[in-house]
Amino acid sequence: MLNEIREAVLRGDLDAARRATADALADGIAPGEILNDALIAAMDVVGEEYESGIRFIPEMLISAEAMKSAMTVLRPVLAEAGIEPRGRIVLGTVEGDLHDIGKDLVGMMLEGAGFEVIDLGVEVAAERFVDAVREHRPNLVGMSALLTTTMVYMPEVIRALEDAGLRDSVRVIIGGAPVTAEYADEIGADGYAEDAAGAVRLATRLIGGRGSGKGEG
Ligand code: B12
Repeated sequence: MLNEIREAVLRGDLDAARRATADALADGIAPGEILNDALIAAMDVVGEEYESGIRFIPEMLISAEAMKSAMTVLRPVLAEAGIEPRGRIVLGTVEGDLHDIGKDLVGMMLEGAGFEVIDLGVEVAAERFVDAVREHRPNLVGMSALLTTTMVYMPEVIRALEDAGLRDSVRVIIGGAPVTAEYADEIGADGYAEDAAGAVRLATRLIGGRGSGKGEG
């Protein structure tokens, strides 16, 4: 059944991906297993095939759409656990970067863990992060980047927060395939996580016991 989902994502078959995911859930397969062993596993294959020239951008895109289609079924189940917001996060993929599957997953898992998520979408410029922090007073800012050429934008966002006098009011967390813990240290972010489950642990640790849904500043 997981194989069916993987195949549907690889083929870029939106309906089949959604249907197979619903069937797997109905069969009692854990949502985390569907996510990791079928959906993310399929996207890894997509990435490898793109790298080796077997797959091209339109096919990568249609597989991404199939994954998103499957995620519409998975999202409510992953978010089911959420009750009181225990913290608020402003989340976005940085300027120049269109990849949003990982960011969406992080957002979904955080929602599931009880965080309020303000998702700014993709290609988010530093000023938009700053405006959102002013407006929503989050505990955390989360940035995602999937390209080595866009991850270098992350320190610009941190600088913009500093310039606006907002840096001390939020914890900044970063992620995305090319990003590392060392890079987080280097640019003065407060944390890095390699996947969505890690993002939840990190966010929870960083807000400590004070998560009220209200920002600090
Ligand atoms: C799907 C995809 C696309 C789709 C994106 C669709 C979409 N709506 O997202 C499309 C077709 C648009 C695309 C375009 C391009 N792509 Co692309 N793409 C991918 C692919 C295959 C999968 C990415 C993905 O969704 N992975 C699954 C998710 C779940 O994983 P994730 O994003 O890493 O997220 C997890 C963690 O990183 C972490 N995380 C992510 N964000 C955050 C944030 C925080 C705060 C935290 C704590 C954690 C966290 O948690 C997530 C969940 O576990 C990857 C290959 C790969 N396997 O990574 C290439 C890849 C990222 N793309 C690549 C490239 C080169 C491109 C293009 C430049 C191609 C081109 N020549 O046009 C363009 C760039 C467009 C742009 N300006 O952004 C390269 C990047 C190389 C590099 N090192 O820079 C990759 C690695 C492919 C490759 N092997 O060459 N791409």
